[in-house]
Parts: sequence; C-alpha cells; structure tokens
Amino acid sequence: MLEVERFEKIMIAPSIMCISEWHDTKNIFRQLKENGIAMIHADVMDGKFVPNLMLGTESIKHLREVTDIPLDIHMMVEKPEEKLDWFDIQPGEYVSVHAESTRHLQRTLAKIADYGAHPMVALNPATPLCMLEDVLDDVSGVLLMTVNPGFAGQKLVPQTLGKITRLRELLDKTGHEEVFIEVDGNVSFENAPKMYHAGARAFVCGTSSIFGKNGSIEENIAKFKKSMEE
Ligand code: S6P
Ligand code: MG
Repeated sequence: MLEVERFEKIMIAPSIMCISEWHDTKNIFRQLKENGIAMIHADVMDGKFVPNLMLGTESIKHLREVTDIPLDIHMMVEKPEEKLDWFDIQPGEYVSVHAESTRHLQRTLAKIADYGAHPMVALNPATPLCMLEDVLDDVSGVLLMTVNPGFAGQKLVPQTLGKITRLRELLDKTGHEEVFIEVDGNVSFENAPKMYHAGARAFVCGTSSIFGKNGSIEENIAKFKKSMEE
C-alpha cells in the first residue's frame, strides 16, 4: 500500500484533446477539480512538426475561462519561439517545447521562464537524452513522449520505459533532483505503475485511462491512483 505522501508526489494531467463532450467542459472541469487534478494537458499541433492539427489560441483561451487548474501546454509546433507570444502564457502554467522543434532551445526555454511559467523540454521516443543535458538548469520538468506525438490512442513504444529510468538517473547524478519527469502517450492503468517505478511523477491521462470508454471520469481517476499501488 502506498503512503499518502507518495500520492502527493504524482501529478495527473488529463489530456483535453481526448474529451468527447466539448459542449460540457464546465462539468468536466468541475469533476477534475473535485478530484484534485494538478494540471490540464493541452496539446497544440501545427500539422508540420506532427501530422495533425490540434488546439489553437482560442481553445487555450477558452480553457482558461472554464478552469483555474493550471494549463500544461504541450507545443508540438515548428519554431515554437515564434509562436509562444500568440498564447498569452500565464504565470504558473507549464509549457513544454520539443528539443527537435527549434534551433534555439535554451532561448525558447528562457522565454517561457520570462512569462513566469514553468519551462519544460519534450523529447520524442527516438531522440536521445543527450539532447537535453545542457538545458537541465533551464527546466522545471522533462516531458518524455512514450508514443510518437500527433495522435491519441496509440500503443506504448516499449523502449521508452528504460528511458525514464535513465533520465531519472541523469537528473539525480547531475544535481537536478527537483526536475520532474512527465510521461505522455498510452499512460494506461497497466503502464502507469511501470512508469511511476521508473521515475515518472506527472502522467498525461487520455483515452488509455481517465477518458477511456469505461467508467466515469471520477471512477477512472480513483482507478488510476489505485493502479499505482501495484
Ligand atoms: C499525442 C499527445 C498526447 C495525447 C495523449 C493521449 O501526441 O501529445 O498528449 O493527447 O497521449 O492519451 P492516450 O491515452 O490516448 O495515449
Ligand atoms: Mg501531449
């Protein structure tokens, strides 16, 4: 049985692109708030960095109007440094940019910090950890993709589990104990405990768990937390 303190260390980040009831966001956010959700994962896709289009500036604005839970904005766009200003990023929000998406990663992370937000660097499954070694001082967290980005409902890329372990070791070895690891992609009731034990502490929850076909959001959040006990 896990102690309460261990639960306090995990952050659940519901992936808002996975909701089917966009007409009822107020009700969904009420349930998320009542269940202690830490942040709302909002995927931004430009059809170039990834082969899909997803939330734009107006959707992000709408989310801020319907909830005060901090947003966790995942920028899957080319040259994010040119687009960040469009999103009116607020202090306390989490913003991740892909190391693969910009030639100016450190400058882009510093820009996010200037908004008072938490800068995060994201990596695709095939991108080696050495890509982020020199920006660890500039980030609050690392978003490890555990599927190739662009779509919900995909299967875990299995080698990413070992990558979580190696990243946690790297962070601890280099004096970045406070930098947390977020995982995104097929974070299912079955995969999440493995990710947790490897060192992940923030979990993007989509169709594989809390917005799945079975159970209410509330039931699925409870089931997700319980899965960590295994
Ligand atoms: C995908 C995106 C993710 C998805 C999430 C969906 O590129 O970055 O945040 O929304 O992975 O979750 P699931 O459980 O359907 O994989
Ligand atoms: Mg995402």
